[in-house]
Amino acid sequence: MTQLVSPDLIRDKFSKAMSLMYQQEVPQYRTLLHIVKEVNERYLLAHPQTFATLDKEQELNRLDVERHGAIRLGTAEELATMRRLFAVMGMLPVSYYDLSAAGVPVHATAFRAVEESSLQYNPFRVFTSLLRLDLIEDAKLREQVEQILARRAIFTPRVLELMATNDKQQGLTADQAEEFVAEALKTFQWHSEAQVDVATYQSLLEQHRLIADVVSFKGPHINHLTPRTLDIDSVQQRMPDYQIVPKESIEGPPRRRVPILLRQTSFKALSEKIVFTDSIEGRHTARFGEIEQRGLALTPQGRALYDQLLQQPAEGDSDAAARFAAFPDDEETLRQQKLGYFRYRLVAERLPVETASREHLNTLLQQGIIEARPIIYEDFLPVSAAGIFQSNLGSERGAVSKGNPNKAAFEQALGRQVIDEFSLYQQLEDNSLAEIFDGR
Ligand code: OOG
Ligand code: NI
Repeated sequence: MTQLVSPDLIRDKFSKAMSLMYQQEVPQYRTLLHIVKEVNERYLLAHPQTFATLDKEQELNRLDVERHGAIRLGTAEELATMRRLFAVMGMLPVSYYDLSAAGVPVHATAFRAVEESSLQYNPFRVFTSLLRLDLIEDAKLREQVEQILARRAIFTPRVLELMATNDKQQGLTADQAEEFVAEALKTFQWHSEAQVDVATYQSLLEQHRLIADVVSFKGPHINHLTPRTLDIDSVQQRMPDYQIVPKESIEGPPRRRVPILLRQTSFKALSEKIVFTDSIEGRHTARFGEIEQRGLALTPQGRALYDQLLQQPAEGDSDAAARFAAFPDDEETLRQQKLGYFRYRLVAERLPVETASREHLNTLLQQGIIEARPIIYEDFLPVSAAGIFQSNLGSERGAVSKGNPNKAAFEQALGRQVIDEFSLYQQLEDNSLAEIFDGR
């Protein structure tokens, strides 16, 4: 019998290989990793209670390996095959993100692990966008784009074979996994040779910088990798010391005592030399680095409050803090008002017989018999994502129309429905309670 390895292992190897590749291709990313490591170490010294004692080792390991990346695809077929490629590594499409409302002609999902143990092992995620050709107004250019994209093959023949093997065997052997990682990585590599001539590139650029980025190259180069920090303000502040120019402001909620959702910032994309098919040299800016700080995953009520506060007009950072004053900022209130998801755990030896059921949860928490810890947000925020896109694409909008979300079209291209993020968090919370009260 063939011995198969776990998809978690393949994802772990892949994310590490990707990080090494990106460190070589974009040296500023290596510097960023260094700053993040230092800031995280300092933070943990000052806040030793950050992780529950029981999980400490796992959490520290997770923090070390944790990152996300992003790619932009051109066709439905590319997206459907990408779904199969990520499935080999246990990464499934979670959530639908519409960025067209912000003038970015893409919609997206995030491929990620969904099981608790898999997330703990390595939560590597890839924000994956699909270009929305329907939002290109110039019909002639749209047709040209379709033709150019139809000609390219972004996956190596060998990785396609290995994907078929994976489907047939329901997994890969260690040797196959190793080859898969090396072959899959090729799809995400940078190509300095464009697949269009300079005139075509210019006309794509005039439509939208993003369209030029997706269409002009042989593959969907990884455009950033993002380590997770425990103190994003510190990292933002330090970047200039290392000659890295950060984006002006941090996306997402303001600094708080209890971090919620996701805060992100990036450094500006590099200007890189490329060669067009007519041998003319040019420059392209696409690849950048980003950092993120993750906090409590919000329930639908919590998220609605976040979205509402985010929409209130504000200028500057102090206003942002004032705007979010209406959002409770201590764990117990957030929990009691059901604004966020929590993981419960029995810390005493056993439950007292007389209060061994769910209706005594609050008492058990007060008595310190059970503890509640925030469940960390694993997903993305469309408004923040649009901010990240824009800071790297330049603020010019180009000639694309504002679109509406079209989840059905996205899922059609993907070949399946996206998973609802809220139900995943709910399940984590429910499982933790079942383990305590139902012995499961
Ligand atoms: C993706 C931008 C979105 C994030 O962290 O929100 C993103 C892109 O620029 O392709 O990665
Ligand atoms: Ni990102």
